[in-house]
Amino acid sequence: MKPIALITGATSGIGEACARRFARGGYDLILTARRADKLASIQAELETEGAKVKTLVFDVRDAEAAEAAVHSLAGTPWENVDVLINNAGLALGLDKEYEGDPEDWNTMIDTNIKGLLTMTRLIVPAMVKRNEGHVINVGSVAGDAAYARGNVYCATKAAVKAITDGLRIDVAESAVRVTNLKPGLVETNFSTVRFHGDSERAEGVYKGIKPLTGADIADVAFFAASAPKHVQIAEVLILATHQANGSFIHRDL
Ligand code: NDP
Ligand code: 8X3
Repeated sequence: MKPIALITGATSGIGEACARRFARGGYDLILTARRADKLASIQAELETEGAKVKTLVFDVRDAEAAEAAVHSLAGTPWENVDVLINNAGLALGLDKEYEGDPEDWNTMIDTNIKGLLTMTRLIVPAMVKRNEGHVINVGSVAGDAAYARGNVYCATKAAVKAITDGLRIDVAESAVRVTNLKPGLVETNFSTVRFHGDSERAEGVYKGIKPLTGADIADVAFFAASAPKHVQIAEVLILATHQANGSFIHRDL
């Protein structure tokens, strides 16, 4: 029986790259997101390459739907999740805090914080009971310090750091490992989503610098999951060369 990784937000960017990396590394996969068609095409591709793939379509903001999806695994070969990658998330807007859209704030808070907590609450008890497992949360350099107009998004990723650190304490008497991955600029759909579909503005975010790819982050996630069982990669900050932190990026324009 292969180990099982459950990846949220597996239809795009970092989550999709993690699906490919973990499949290549010998995992079976539970892939989750809202877009059923995209999940199905990734499933078909990875199954052709030899991985077993189960898809679960739900919105992480909908705690009841998440619970029903996870409970549907009980008593099946998918029951025991070895690695949970809490990746689903987004930024919406890049506005001054006093001019931001409260709807955007709620979506970010509900997805990046509450959705991650929902999945943690559903999956981790069985890990603790089995005395094995690994939770990899996708935080961000944005959680280290606020950057201009990042306010609420940065706050959600600061929360991911605190939630990850808290979980690491709470599972310390078990063999469950907990990792916070903190990427910098990664070229995915992230900026297109942030700018509500304005792809031209999104492209500007990556001008004059070679950004990271989802695959770069997936490699680090896989490294953390593959470390010997006595090694806990607690936190990793992964920046593009020429990016120094959330605010300072040298661009060759
Ligand atoms: P993408 O927009 O490419 O992917 C986001 C993924 O999250 C999609 O698969 C989307 O799937 C899923 N998702 C979004 N909202 C929900 C929801 N409510 N319920 C379920 N799934 C959801 O962005 P990235 O790959 O870049 O982002 C992944 C994570 O990485 C996020 O947490 C982001 O904050 C973080 N991050 C990104 C960085 C970057 O520069 N790109 C840097 C640092 C961190 P679907 O729409 O099908 O539901
Ligand atoms: C995504 C990276 O710097 O655009 O979390 O916020 S950043």
